[in-house]
Amino acid sequence: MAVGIFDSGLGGLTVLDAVQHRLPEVELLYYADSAHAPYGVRDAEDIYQLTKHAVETLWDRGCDLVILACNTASAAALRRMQEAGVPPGKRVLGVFVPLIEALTERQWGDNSPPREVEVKTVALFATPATVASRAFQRELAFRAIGVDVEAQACGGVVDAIEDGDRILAEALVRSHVEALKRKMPRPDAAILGCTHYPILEDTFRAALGPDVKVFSQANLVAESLTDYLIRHPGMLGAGKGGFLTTGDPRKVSDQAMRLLRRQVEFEKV
Ligand code: DGN
Repeated sequence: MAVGIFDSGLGGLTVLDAVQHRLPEVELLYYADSAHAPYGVRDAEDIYQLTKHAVETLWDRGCDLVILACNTASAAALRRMQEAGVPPGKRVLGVFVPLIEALTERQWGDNSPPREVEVKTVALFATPATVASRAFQRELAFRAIGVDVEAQACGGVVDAIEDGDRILAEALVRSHVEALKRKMPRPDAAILGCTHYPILEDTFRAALGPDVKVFSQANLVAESLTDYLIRHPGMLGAGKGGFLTTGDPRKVSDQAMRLLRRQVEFEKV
């Protein structure tokens, strides 16, 4: 009985970790499209095709529910996949909705009229592709939520994390936060809109200062998934847990060990 978790690379492991912490009895099948990562610099069509292929692989392996634990893929592919039609009994969910719900304190599936939100100005940190897609702003507008969003494309951060170069990754985060502050000096909240960024959450927090409320995805997605599975227990498919990669399994397992701080064995797909 496994849920599928997809990311272009290893950032989705932050989501996997948070889900395992909350739901230790649920098996998770992780798929890292390492051969084509990072997605953040690819065009929307390319991201759509790669994401569709990964999700279909996870469905074929018995994961009826697949989480796109990647904002870049959610931004470019989720709505399109859902609109193109999902096979009966299968679901694909993304990582924007839990963030937006946290921002607005609403529940998944709650169709009540928009409430006043305390947060008025939001700094969004994400990959260049997510920022270019404006998907986050579109989802807010779709729900008639009026907040002022200033986005910062954080080029280079994902690569530095995957390469294990923490010093470079932290330096890049500080410079992206400075660039954001030049456009929006005092945001009420900051959204870490990339599943890699929880790894550098402390650096974001330190650079943003204590007055900025930071929303990080891994825990929010895990909470939403827990809630979803309670309401839809039949969505636990027949698949088995594990770790798949389109890249070099040895290299990816080593990188994953640095991030997760435990041994995981990736298998080539
Ligand atoms: N972790 C991905 C995200 O949340 O957007 C980014 C990975 C990438 O390929 N750029």
